[in-house]
This record gives sequence, structure tokens and C-alpha cells, in this order.
Amino acid sequence: MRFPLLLTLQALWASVCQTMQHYPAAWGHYDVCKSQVYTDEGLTWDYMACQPEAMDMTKYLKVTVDPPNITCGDPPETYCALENPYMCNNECDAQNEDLAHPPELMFDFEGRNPTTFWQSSSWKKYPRALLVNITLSWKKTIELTDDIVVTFESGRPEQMVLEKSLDYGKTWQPYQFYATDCLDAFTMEHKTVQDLTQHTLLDIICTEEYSRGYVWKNAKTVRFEIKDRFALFAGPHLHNMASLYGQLDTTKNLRDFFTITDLRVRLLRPATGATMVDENNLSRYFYAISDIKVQGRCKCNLHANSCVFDKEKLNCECEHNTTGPDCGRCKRNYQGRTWSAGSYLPIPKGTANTCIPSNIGPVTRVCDNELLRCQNGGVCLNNLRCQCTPAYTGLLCEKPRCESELGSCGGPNSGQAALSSTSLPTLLLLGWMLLRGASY
Ligand SMILES: [Ca+2]
Repeated sequence: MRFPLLLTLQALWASVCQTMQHYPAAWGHYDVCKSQVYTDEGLTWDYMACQPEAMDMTKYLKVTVDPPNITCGDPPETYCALENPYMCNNECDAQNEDLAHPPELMFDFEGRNPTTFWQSSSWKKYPRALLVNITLSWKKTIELTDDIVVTFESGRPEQMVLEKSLDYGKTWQPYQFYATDCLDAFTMEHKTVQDLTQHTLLDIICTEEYSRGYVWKNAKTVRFEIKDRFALFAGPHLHNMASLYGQLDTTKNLRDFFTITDLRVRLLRPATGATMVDENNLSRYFYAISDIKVQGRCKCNLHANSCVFDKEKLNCECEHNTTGPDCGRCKRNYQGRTWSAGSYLPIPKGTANTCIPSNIGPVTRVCDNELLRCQNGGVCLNNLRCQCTPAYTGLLCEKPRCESELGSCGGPNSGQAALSSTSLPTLLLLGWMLLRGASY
């Protein structure tokens, strides 16, 4: 009679474990760099991979609009609506605060009515191109975590390029091309982010999706889709971040793709609303942008969980004995081994790859990732000790911690280990009740 009950218990246990494996909270947020733990050797630090929270990066940028005299209002100018050349009540005057449209208005608080926006002067020199570069500089490497969204107050441009720099503006690479006709403007085929696959994710595409002004005059945004690109690895609702983190860890190109120091919006041709440009009323053609959204986090190489804005510049608050604006090197006296970035793996805590004191070299190493391997799922920390899974102990995690107990020595990861401590008494109680019920 008791045999089927034991089977029931085992099935219950298995299903609880399975549920835990799909529970997203078990994945790390990577928001803690270290914590104190009790080990066989006493109280020590346990180091983990960590990163600052994603935030609104537009608060920390410097904006430059080029050419310098391209912002409207000097001299004052009156603009007409694109859709209606007789509706000319849009005034711009740089000397009048209420009528000025400086670049800062692309980054102020949105949601007010009427909206605030930057505006260019009009296309007075037609047919010469109306070119404007808007450069956003951070003086710091940052990692994009959400879509870049540019909201236009004018019609969306007929041609534009979004570019990025990874070297503080020395060199630029295109991120995406935008045009009403990709073939005509850039001799590229029209594609959308949905055409990309895991293998072509790094391809630079031209899209017509955000440029068709005349038909969709209420569509105001131009987007660079970061999340859709993440989804190629992490699934449609980004529920499998483990897969994405794994890829980011092992593929430098992929990591670099989402990393920037500067962004540049190159406006190449304004909305014209029709096939022919009305040369008698060029004040219908201009660019106006009400908002640019950039979400991201400081790149700290998984060695810092905060990033501070000091003297007009963002800086990682480095842990793990690292230093530098991106925690990109070991501190003095902590060069016992080569610096390396932290790692997202194994999930949920990752690996800190801390810098170790210079006088602790290979002589005293307890473990490494090749010869002196930690056993039974243990992780080598700083070459100094193995961090064992709950079920094992010993210098290299070679000894089972609870040989005498029956099959409940804890699972292979910390999520399940936590579960075993809280749920085992419940399960035993349940088993006892079932057995009692069976004996009546
Ligand atoms: Ca605004």
C-alpha cells in the first residue's frame, strides 16, 4: 500500500522541481556584486557577476546639431503645414523662449500639450539636399537594452540613417537605413527586422516601414528595434534570457553590436508629402523632432552594479578589484592574473572573474578551469576555492554532503536548493497524512 504512495510523492517532487526550472525569478538580475557567506573556512565573500540597472540614457548625453546654424529661428522664420500650404502659423524665433526650438527639447519630459520639439530651418536651398546630423555623445560605453525611438513633430524624413560609434565619435558604422524607397535612396532592398534570423542579426538593413509619410501622416515614430533582435535568441516575450545571455557571453560581435559610445541621426531628405517638391513654398519642408528615447546601461564588464554621473560623465563604480571607466582592468596590486570580464554564466549568478592580489599567483591555486577542476558541478572562484553545489563539500567538492539521507540532498542549482529547504517538510507532512489516510 505504501509503495504507490511513495511513487505519488516522487512524482509530486519531480513536478515541483520542473516548475522551478521554468520559473523566471530563478534567473539572476545580476544586481549584486558580492555577498558574505559561511563556508567550511568561515565567513568569506562570494563574488557574482553584476551590472547596473537599465535606465533612461538621455539624461546623461551631450547633443550636437550640425551644421551649427541649422536650428530654426535665427533669423525668425514662419513655416507652413506640409499637408496644407495655406496653413502657415508655425513660427520659430530663437530669441523668443516661447517660439524657440533648441535641441534640448528632444530630451525634455514628454506628455505635455502642446509638445516641445527641436526644429530645423526650412529647405530654402532646394534642390541642394537639406542635411542635418544630430549626434548624441555619452563619453562612456553603454549597452542598449530597449528600442531607440525617434518621434517626429514634422512628417518623418524620406531618407535618414541611424549610425553608431564605439570609439567616442572617431569612426561611425550604420545601424539602420530608412527611406520611402530603399532601392532608390541607398541601392538596398527593403527589409524589416522580421526578415532577420539568428544568423543575419548583425546585418544592416534598409527599411521603408517608418518613412511612408503621406499615407500614414499620424505615424510619427522611427524605431531601431533592439528588442526584436534580442527576441531572436530569447523568444518572443524575452522569456528565455538564459539563451540570450549565453550568446552575449560567447559572441563578442553580438555584444559589441548593442554597445555604443555615441549615436548619430543623419537626416538626408525631409518629408515632401508628394512626388513633386513645391518650389514656390519651401517653408513646408523641414525636420522637427519632439523626442528621442534611448534606454541602456553603463557597460561595466559585469564588475559593477552602479554607475554614477559625476563631472558631466558616467563612471562605473567598480567592484571585484577592477578599475577604469568600464572596469576594464585590474587595480594596482591585484594583477595576480589577467583581467577578464565577468560572465553571465552559469545562470543565475554568473561568474565574477575577480582580479586577485598580485602576490597570490599560480603557486597557491586550489582550482582552475582546466587541470584542477571542481567536481560535481562546483564552480572555481578566483582559483582560490571551489563553490560547491549544496549536495557536495570538500576542497574540490568531491564529497557528497549527505550520503545517508534518501535522495533529498538538494538539486543541481541554487533555485532547487532553496526549494528543498522550504518544501521538504511540507512534502513529508503530506506523505504522513497520506499514509495515515491509507491506514484507516
Ligand atoms: Ca520634447
